Amino acid sequence: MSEIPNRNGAKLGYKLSDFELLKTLGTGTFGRVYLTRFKGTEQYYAMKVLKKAEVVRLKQVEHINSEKTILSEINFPFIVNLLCTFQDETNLYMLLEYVVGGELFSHLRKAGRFSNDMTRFYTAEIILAIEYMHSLDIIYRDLKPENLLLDDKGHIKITDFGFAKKVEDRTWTLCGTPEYLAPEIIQSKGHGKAVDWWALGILIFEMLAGYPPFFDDNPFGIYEKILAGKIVFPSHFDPSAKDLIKKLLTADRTKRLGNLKAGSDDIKKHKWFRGVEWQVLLNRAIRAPIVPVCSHPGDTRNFDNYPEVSEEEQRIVGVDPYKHLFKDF
Ligand code: ISQ
Repeated sequence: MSEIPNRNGAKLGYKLSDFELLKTLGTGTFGRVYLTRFKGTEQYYAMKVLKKAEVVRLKQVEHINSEKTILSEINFPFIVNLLCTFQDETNLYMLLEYVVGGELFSHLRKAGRFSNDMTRFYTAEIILAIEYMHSLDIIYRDLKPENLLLDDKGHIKITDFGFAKKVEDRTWTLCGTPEYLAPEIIQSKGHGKAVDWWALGILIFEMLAGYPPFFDDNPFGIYEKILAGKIVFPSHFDPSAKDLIKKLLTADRTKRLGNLKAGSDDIKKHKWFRGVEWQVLLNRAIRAPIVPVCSHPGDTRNFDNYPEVSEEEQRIVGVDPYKHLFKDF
């Protein structure tokens, strides 16, 4: 096999032994992401390996199947590209493009905080990606610096679609006709596109400040602070950045910027973005503020080190009690 699968390569019969797993790039609850090389080539990819038993135990079957479906429907410059998926008795595998620049999280922690201009650049690329997802009725639901990678030139690649969800457009168009709305539509506080614009407000704050606006040692304390809604802005914030953040961190989602009649246009037209050439940005033609150091395509210097485990040793060959749960994977 000398060619790498294309977007529709899911059923082309690729298998783990076609690849060399070289190094762990990240870990999650039910699996990890490896740098991988397609054997006999110098082509590098990121391989997300998910343990079926863990996915089932943590009731994530729907989420994982939806991650695959959504990622294979998506094609956008600032979103990581899925090349193919396959599975064996033990694991699910997602072959993704390898994004060499590492997590924005690492760059942010290293820098302490980002300047106003840097923050605006990343924010603007992310807005285009969210706008694109929302145009497909996909809500992302997991915006945070750990899920934002930098490519070789320093442009954003959003990764991890484990929480992404396709929402019916109807949910939104029916918003104007309250009499007909089901309680779960009125109450579903986590199921609208507006959650992504809230998260964007948190992200802009964190990039500018170096820490998020609501934090505490335990999750409950964080929830309390979010609900109390008190934001303390560092004095160095640009006043128009502060204005935008306030408008995104509007508790009432019917008044939140991005979620009004004009949608994302209201955000793009905000004064903080004055001078941003959105079409040029979309073409990745604006120079990025951080150009990651990288000396070859399989360079992992921009990723943290993780203790390695042997995937082969953990496989139970011949037994697959979960096959029926991942028919479309
Ligand atoms: C692509 N490149 C590097 C790391 C990654 C982590 C998760 C998903 C895709 C990735």
